[in-house]
Amino acid sequence: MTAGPLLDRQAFHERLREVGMTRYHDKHPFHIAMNEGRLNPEQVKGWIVNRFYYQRNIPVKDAAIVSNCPLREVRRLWLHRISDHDGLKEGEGGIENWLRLGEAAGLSREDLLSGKGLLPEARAAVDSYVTFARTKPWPIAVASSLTELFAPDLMKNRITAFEKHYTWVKSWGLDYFKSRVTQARVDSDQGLELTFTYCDTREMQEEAVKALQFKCGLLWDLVESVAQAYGGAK
Ligand code: AHQ
Repeated sequence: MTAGPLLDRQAFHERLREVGMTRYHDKHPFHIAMNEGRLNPEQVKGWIVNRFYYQRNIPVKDAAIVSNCPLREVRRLWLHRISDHDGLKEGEGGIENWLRLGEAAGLSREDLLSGKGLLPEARAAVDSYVTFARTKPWPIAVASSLTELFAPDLMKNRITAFEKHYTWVKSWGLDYFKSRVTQARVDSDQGLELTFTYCDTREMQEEAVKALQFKCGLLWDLVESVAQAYGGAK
């Protein structure tokens, strides 16, 4: 049974946005509690430790997409995501900034790098994302990154919440979130264009929508595992 005619750009975009509007983790009670200032330090630190495993695997996920992509013009576009997180030298990049967020919250770099406190469900959620990127056609893995369409607003709310409610976290630790407000917009614009261009059959478009549902699910599972372990999502 065919999936039907190709969706035009606007209809496809609407289908993708619909997924995030209903399933993105900004609606998870833990993130709502975070943004309303209702989390205690243990809950915030538990979230920082478990989210670090996601951050350190983003470049691995993006390298998988690059390794699966036969088009140099696309690889050129995607490569910056690896250095955005790994940095171009020691002391730079998003993973470094997340380690600094941990230090700003009183966690040591060793705490985060050792994986101590990483919840099995959080690890499984992140590992499922890397496996997805390694095994799915590269345009479908690109489409799964489009959760970032919804990240800028979440970052802005999070920065406001930390500055207002979590002043025990030193302000320089928020650099990572501040960098993502614009970077998420740049990344999602780029990811959207690639998705429009290379998901060029209705079947691929439907797979892209499913990829975004899958990614929303793993982000939800990640934060849910922290809420289950530390509470806070009441
Ligand atoms: O810090 C985040 C990040 O670097 C990325 C990369 C991107 C991807 O390739 O899937 N997704 C993503 C996200 C980051 N932060 C999350 C947050 O809530 O802080 C949001 C997440 C995303 O929306 O996918």
